[in-house]
Parts: sequence; structure tokens; C-alpha cells
Amino acid sequence: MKPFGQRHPEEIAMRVPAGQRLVKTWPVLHYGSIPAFDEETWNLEVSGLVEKPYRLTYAELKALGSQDVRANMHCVTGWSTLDNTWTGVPFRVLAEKAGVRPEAKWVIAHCEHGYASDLSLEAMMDDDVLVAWAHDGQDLTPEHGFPLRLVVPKRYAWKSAKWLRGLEFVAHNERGFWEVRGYHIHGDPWREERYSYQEGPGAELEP
Ligand SMILES: Nc1nc2c(c(=O)[nH]1)N[C@H]1C(S)=C(S)[C@@H](COP(=O)(O)O)O[C@H]1N2
Ligand SMILES: [Mo]
Repeated sequence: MKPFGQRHPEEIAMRVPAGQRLVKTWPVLHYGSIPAFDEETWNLEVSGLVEKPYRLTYAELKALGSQDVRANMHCVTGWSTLDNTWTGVPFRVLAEKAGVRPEAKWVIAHCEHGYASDLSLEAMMDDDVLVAWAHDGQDLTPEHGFPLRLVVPKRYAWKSAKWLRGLEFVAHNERGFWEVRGYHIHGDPWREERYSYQEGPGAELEP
């Protein structure tokens, strides 16, 4: 993350969507408490409409190979940060390992303490979507989601679920923690898809 004072106003205007402002330091934002991590019992479960559901230990997940993604972050409350470097496994790699069945249209991210977020399979299959354990070359801190968080750069940050424990492929969407509280099913910041009342009719049926 580069301090915004070093950025040209025109660059900011091009890279920060309407209704957002750049912040100097990376905020911590979540509902509830920070879960403890015990590597002995932790796993990531890939389940639902797939040919081969599986669970991975932390070591097995990391052994799938890592990729870096440079991405911006836009929280629906109005703050944005640019040029975060995330390290992790692309969602696509996890999906291909499971063999996604054709009926699957949505993905539910399940987290510690019951937090969840939902996105269309199409949005999740973008090549910049990661399950990440590091940010700017350092392991995530517990408050930013260690040991593992989802990163979906092209969606508002509430979809980038921290303390991720499961990815479930489903045919019919199930709204996540914020989505049931009036937030948008897709959440594209460049379209300012903030609230569920902006969704077209049948949004949950047709991803
Ligand atoms: N498990 C979980 N993940 C979460 C949240 C949460 O409450 N619980 N909040 C979301 C919201 S609203 C935002 S803006 C980002 C913030 O990530 P950060 O705290 O690393 O900046 O996490 C998202 N992921
Ligand atoms: Mo947020």
C-alpha cells in the first residue's frame, strides 16, 4: 500500500469508485471477536455440488502452490486502499481440484463464528480471486483474517471473508451475513451495488 499523499489526484479519481475515499492506514473491520487458530484442528472444507469434496490441513493448502495478486480493497462503509499484494491459492485451483458440477451456480464462503458471504460462481472464478494467508509479503495478522481469508478484489470487501473455513458450491443462492441484512448479492463497487434494494428481480435465480 502506497500512502495516498504520493498519488496524483487524477490517479485516485480513476482508481477509486464513486462514494469511496482512500485511507492512510488499513482499517480493521468485522463483526464479533477474532477466532483462535489451532493448526492441529483447523481445516478448509470444499463441499456441495462437486465431484470430489475434500478437506485440507493448513500445510496441504499451502502445498497447492501460491500466487500473488495485486488488488484494491473497497469497503462499503466508504474506505478504499490500493495496491495490496495478497499471497495465497487461487480459488480456481480449489474449484478444479473438486470438479465443480454443472448445477453449481453460487459459492458460499463459510467462516469461524458463523460469518458467511455469497457470490456467483462466475464472480468467484475470476483469476484474481484467492484464499490468502499473506498481505504485502507478511503473514496476515489475526485481526485481518489469519490463518486464511477470501480475497475477491472486484467486489466490496465484506465479500472478502476473514477466518475462512469452508467453500460450498450450491445451485440456489443463500444470502450471507451482510446480504441478509440488506446488502447486495453481487456488490460490484464500480456499479455501486451496495444495497439489496438495487438488485433486479430474480437476482438470486440468475447469476
Ligand atoms: N469473518 C468475517 N469476515 C469479514 C468481516 C466480518 O465481520 N467477519 N467483515 C468484512 C468487512 S465488512 C470488511 S470491510 C473486510 C475488512 O477486512 P480488514 O479488517 O482486513 O480490513 O472484512 C470482511 N470480512
Ligand atoms: Mo466492509
